Amino acid sequence: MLTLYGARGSGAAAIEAALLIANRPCRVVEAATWFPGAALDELRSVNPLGQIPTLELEDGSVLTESAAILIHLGLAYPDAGLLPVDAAARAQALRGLVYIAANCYAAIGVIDYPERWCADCDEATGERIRAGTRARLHALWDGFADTFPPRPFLSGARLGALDLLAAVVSRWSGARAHLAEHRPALHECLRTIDTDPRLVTLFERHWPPPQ
Ligand SMILES: N[C@@H](CCC(=O)N[C@@H](CS)C(=O)NCC(=O)O)C(=O)O
Repeated sequence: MLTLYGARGSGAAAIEAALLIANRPCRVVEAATWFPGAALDELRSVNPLGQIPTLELEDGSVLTESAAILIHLGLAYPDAGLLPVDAAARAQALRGLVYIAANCYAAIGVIDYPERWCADCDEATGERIRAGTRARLHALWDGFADTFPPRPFLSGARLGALDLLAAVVSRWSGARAHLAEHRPALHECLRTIDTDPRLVTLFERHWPPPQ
């Protein structure tokens, strides 16, 4: 069986969603660097960075990096439609996945841990790094919206891996509120993905709606 290391509200939600669409059960291990303990030790034994999502495949090999995991699942389970069949559309979906991982997700890592990116980082410097990175993140989402228009999904006719990663990574650092104001078409598409009948329960577990 597949083993997914993840935590509530983390990028592991995108992988859980892909596995749900592909109808592949998995064992979920709740682990994250912000939850010290035995599960984190287990996670670090397979991914020394301790980052999630981390997916252990049936043969014991380990996959990290959300875009790589989603591409793998798209190739391993083609019937799930996670990647477009048409080569040109698939190329753009791969571009979009790497765009989000390399630009938007990476910015989140700076916002969460500015001290990792700055020598002798004091509180005020950390806050300045956070503010600048957040503005950059929002501009990166604008660029994403301008490059990858929904048709009606980001993956094309069918909801796919690109939709899942966009729906999850846009949850952080005010990106949704920014997009609602500045790129409403993408925001609307993300709401459609959130409320897909196959996924709504999973997403609400990760991001409970306000009561
Ligand atoms: N490049 C990785 C980034 C993964 C990542 O940063 N995950 C976050 C949680 S959403 C994490 O585990 N952060 C903990 C840490 O870096 O200490 C990917 O695309 O999957």
